[in-house]
Amino acid sequence: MAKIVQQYIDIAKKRNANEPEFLQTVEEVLTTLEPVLEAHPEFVEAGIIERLIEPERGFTFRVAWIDDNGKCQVNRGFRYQFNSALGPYKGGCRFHPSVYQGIIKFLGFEQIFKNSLTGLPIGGGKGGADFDPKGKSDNEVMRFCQSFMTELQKYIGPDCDVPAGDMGVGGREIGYMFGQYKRLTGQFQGVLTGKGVGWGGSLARTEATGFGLIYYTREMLKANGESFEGKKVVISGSGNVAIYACQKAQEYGAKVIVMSDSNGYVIDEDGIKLDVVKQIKEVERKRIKEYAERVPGAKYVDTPNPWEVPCDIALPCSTQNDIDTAKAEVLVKNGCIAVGEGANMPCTNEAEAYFLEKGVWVGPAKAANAGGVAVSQLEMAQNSQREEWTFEEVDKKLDTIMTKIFKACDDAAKEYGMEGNYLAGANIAGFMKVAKAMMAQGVV
Ligand code: NDP
Ligand code: 2IT
Repeated sequence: MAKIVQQYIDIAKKRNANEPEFLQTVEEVLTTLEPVLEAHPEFVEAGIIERLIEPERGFTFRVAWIDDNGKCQVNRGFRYQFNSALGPYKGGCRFHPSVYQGIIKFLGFEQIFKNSLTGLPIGGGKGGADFDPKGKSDNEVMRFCQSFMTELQKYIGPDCDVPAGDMGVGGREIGYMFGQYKRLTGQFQGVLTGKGVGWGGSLARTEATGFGLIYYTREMLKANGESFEGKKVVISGSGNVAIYACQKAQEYGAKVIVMSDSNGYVIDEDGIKLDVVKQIKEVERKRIKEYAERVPGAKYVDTPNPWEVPCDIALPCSTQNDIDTAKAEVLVKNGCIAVGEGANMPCTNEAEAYFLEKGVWVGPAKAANAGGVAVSQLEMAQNSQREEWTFEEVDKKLDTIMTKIFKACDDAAKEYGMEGNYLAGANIAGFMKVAKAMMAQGVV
């Protein structure tokens, strides 16, 4: 079976030669699926893997907009509709200068398995643009979002493809995109999630990815006789996922001592004051460095490597390949017992293997950060029913979903003789549901 998996990886390499991030996730997923393909030759026969690694379709488009100096700017926009076996394409949009098709495809591929793990009827997709919202005025962001949506609206719809936020895309951007969609189509529809509360958004969507990460990590710790109580936690990032992961970890009695951004990190041995972080990041859109200027005793370190600070639990919540083997070695040496992946693919494949070898429990991204998309689907359900659920209702459903996802990962790993390998468990459990649906729907 290793041979056939290698053949699939070679096909992916040939077709996507200049997309290392996409190839990284394909390699990671396929190698863990070896025993499943062994047990289910019908999947090999039906070409399930060849079909999974090829997106159903993808769009690339020009996004032209006028900046505040009256100058025309041009960016490149993307939407990859990866797999619709389980439902309409669902996944966020990322606005970041590093975006190119390899990033959108890695995210879209991961989204298939993540969405499957939620147990909800959603397929996998992802979009974005190489636009950098940093330093742009609200009006520039609005004009960009309007131009982006003018093209994107041709391909999306509430029963077809429902985008949402990701890095660089939060409530402000979703609002501008929703307004433009409505202007162009005349339809007030649940075509985007992460909308504002009061005009179709779900309560608890803002908190969902961060809270969900902590619910998943809580279950993983519990299964191994541990908890958040009294643990030192380091978080990378200080965006949407990082902030609400910090909040829930603190509620569970953990001491979060570090948060970061792409310039550096702050360390506060007394525990991060989250109201200060929220003011700097959510309200003022400034750098994390400001924290050290506002909180006595806190220190700013001018390198974006928070993993050099000793901790019990690491929560990477910034970007892909944040933790390589060298950083993993430092974390292990400093006594880290668990990693909860809030970001997508925050560890290199080698770092994942190293953690596994050293007995560090890893909550893999596609399972541990599935809370965001899960609550997005709950937003879709509320939109369809013309209803609004309370914060407590949504949060309770989120907790139940994350608890079930952990159990599915744990059970699948055990079934295939890989107890404690939650990454393999997540890939297998996510894959099985999609593969069965693809089999039932014929060769399409
Ligand atoms: P935000 O844009 O709100 O925050 C991103 C954070 O990551 C910022 O603090 C940013 O710092 C930091 N960051 C970005 N690039 C780098 C880098 N190269 N090195 C160090 N830090 C960096 O995004 P989100 O919080 O929404 O997303 C964070 C991660 O979580 C992403 O991987 C995303 O795909 C994933 N995710 C998000 C979900 C959601 O619902 N939002 C759902 C599931 C996963 P700076 O300001 O300097 O750029
Ligand atoms: O990576 C992700 O799961 C997200 N960015 C959230 C997707 C969504 O549709 O809410």
